[in-house]
Amino acid sequence: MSTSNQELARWVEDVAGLTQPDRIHWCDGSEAEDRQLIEAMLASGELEELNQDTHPNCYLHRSNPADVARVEHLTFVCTDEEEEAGPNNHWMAPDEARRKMRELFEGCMKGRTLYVVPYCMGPVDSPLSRCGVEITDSPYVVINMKRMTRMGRDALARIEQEGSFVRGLHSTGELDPERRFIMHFPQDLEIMSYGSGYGGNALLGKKCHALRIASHQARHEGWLAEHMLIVGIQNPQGETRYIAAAFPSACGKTNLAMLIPPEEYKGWKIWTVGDDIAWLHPREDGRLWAINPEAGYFGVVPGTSPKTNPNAYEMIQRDTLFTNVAVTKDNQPWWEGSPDGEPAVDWQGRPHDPANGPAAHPNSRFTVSARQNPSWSEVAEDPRGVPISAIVFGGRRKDTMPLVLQARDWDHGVLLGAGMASETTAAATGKKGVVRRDPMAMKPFCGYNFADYFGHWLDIGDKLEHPPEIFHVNWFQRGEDGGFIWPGFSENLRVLEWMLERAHGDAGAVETPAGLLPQQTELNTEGLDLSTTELEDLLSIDPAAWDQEMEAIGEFFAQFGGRIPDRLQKEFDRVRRALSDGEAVTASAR
Ligand code: OXD
Ligand code: MN
Repeated sequence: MSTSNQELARWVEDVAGLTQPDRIHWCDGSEAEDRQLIEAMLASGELEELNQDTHPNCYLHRSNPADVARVEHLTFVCTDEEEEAGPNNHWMAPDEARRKMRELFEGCMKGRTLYVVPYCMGPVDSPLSRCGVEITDSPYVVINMKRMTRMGRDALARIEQEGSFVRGLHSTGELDPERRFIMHFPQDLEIMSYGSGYGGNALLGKKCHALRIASHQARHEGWLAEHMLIVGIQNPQGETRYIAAAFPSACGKTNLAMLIPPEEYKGWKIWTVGDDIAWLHPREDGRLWAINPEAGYFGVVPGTSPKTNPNAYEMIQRDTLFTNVAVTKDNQPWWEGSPDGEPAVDWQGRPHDPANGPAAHPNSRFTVSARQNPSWSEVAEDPRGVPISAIVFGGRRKDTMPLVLQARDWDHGVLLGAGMASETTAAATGKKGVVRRDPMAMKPFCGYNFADYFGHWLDIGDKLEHPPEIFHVNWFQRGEDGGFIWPGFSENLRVLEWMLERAHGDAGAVETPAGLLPQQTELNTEGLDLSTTELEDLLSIDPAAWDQEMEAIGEFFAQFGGRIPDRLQKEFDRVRRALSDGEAVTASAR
């Protein structure tokens, strides 16, 4: 296979000249190709077969122990001016970055195969989709891209028709953290990644293309590329409404996207459109429409069980690639939170010893086609996408943020998103559990200056005659005993129901200076074991804590100098003033 697109043909030739592979393979995305790659990786030891009786077509990949997560400190946005990348990104001048990467890539594929991986982010027949080509020397990347994107012939045909594509060059290199860089050149629609085989650093269609590069494209083309799940909620009357929700990595997006309604919700059904990324477009009908650019899930494994996420648990019993989980004596995958079995061998291939820490890496992952999810929605293939009724922002916060808060309007919603913060997780290297500002859950992924990004969000609002309602949630508030107050998981549907009633019905809300809280009677808590004080804690605004919160948001905004849009600054000042004039408010106390 080769291509009629001259630009692509020339680029592959140039890269081959630089990296000097033994062979070049153009991926067609077929099952036969996938099988062949898996067989070769089993032979080389890059994959291990898991128990084929209990887990047919499931394989385990153990990554290098120094390569288990995204590396934000080695991820750069290379724009002409540092200001364009903003204080939210690490920046390098494009010439310097290219020089550095050329040195690293020189001869790096000697003795290896260069794979050309054409892919499409989004349904191949959707005008909202965008294509890319990843060149990689990792067969692990190829088999992951096959599950995560529309990869192969059809994507190449679209590229040949359309002419444009994002270029991504990747090599696992020596896996030396000292020789590892993930570089983005948004102006050239180009990515270069060296020295890591881990998901977010190496599957370039995902974070690098569908968020960092796409956010830049979206800014110029008038849409939004967001770190959001998309979920359809069907009520007993048979109406399905769609919500897009942004949470930082490893905060339960996958769980929310495929939840099973609680017992009290007979006749309700959840449909998964996406679990990680949404591309949102204002339409002529004045509404915001979304597609999921991905075709699979690269989900965090630990904690997945028939209790927490029955759909995910079921879908990973077959045809799944596991990365960095443990295995049982009889070679079944095992992780902390597994419903049964005992770990015999840990994620590094050592006999399991609790003294070495968790048996599965906390950021171990499953890669699986979205169609295996029992709640997979066919509209994920609809080229038009789905209309969004509500946008949800949320972080992992032990205090301050109530269970749910509604923005009074779009601008206030943008402030709630821009002010978001969350405790850090194992999805990125670095300290865990530290509260950091993570606007719209895009801190690691926004390909340009956050101040301009906030301005772009405000502009999008101006284009929407029927904008979605915006909410902020926190499933992670802790009680005096240190445990989570809200049960989470399935029960989160209760909060989603209130949101949809706010967007399309007449559910009541209590106005507070921080936003609107549900009236206690309007949030369905039937069957939940929550005391009155717990409910009050979940649904209250503590002025002292909020004062500190606003202080922290103000300091965060100050980093951007005068670039924060006036409109956002005014909204901030308005809320701050209202809070300092107000008193403690608990919705439930009314
Ligand atoms: C992911 C992440 O892999 O956010 O989705 O880290
Ligand atoms: Mn993510």
